Amino acid sequence: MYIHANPYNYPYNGNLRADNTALIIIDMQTDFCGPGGYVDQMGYDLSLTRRAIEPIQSLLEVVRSIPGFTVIHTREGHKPDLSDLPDNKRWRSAQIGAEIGSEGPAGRILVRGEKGWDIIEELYPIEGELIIDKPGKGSFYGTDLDLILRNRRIENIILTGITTDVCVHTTMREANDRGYECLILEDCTGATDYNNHLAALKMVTMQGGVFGSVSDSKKVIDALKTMMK
Ligand code: C5J
Repeated sequence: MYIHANPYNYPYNGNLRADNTALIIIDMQTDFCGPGGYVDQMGYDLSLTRRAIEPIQSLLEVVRSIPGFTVIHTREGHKPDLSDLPDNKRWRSAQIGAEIGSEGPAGRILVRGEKGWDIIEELYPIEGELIIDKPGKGSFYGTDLDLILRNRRIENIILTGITTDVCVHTTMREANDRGYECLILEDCTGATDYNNHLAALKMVTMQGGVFGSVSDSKKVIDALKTMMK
């Protein structure tokens, strides 16, 4: 079973099953797409990251109806004492007026337990779905994601969430290096700059799919519905 994708259909070996595939939803937190959060405080256009919400909702509805399909949500954030926040990350966020750990309209920016740090209501995890709390941009660094995927015999990863060029891309690159077959979905992702979103997607397709393939929610839903028949 394949999903229509660019530059080649996905997965490379046609071995797409509910029990060897994970949907990863990256950082759909108020801090990245809600009013008063980190991205909003930096002055970026929220519609660019919020564009991913509805397509992910549609995909999630279908995935949730398939028994045995792994769904993983991630959240970027730091401990309240900021002991896991590197000095350079804090300094750089302060330069753009959104210092991580400082008080904002949605609580302390990117701090675990704060309102802005949590996943938005529209995509809130349900029972049985996994949540990975990560201190970095990639979802593997400082987390047990790889262990969980290996224990579940996951071979294929479908990547959604925000932002395309930062946390989604870092995770995709890390996953690809680990041998996971990756697919990123154009309409289920978004960046703080639309051209960066497009460039990040194009990068994936070079060299025969150097980090995997690119598709969209409709093509994945079509394939999953066929898989369920
Ligand atoms: C960023 C993320 N952009 N979730 N985080 O700082 O992509």
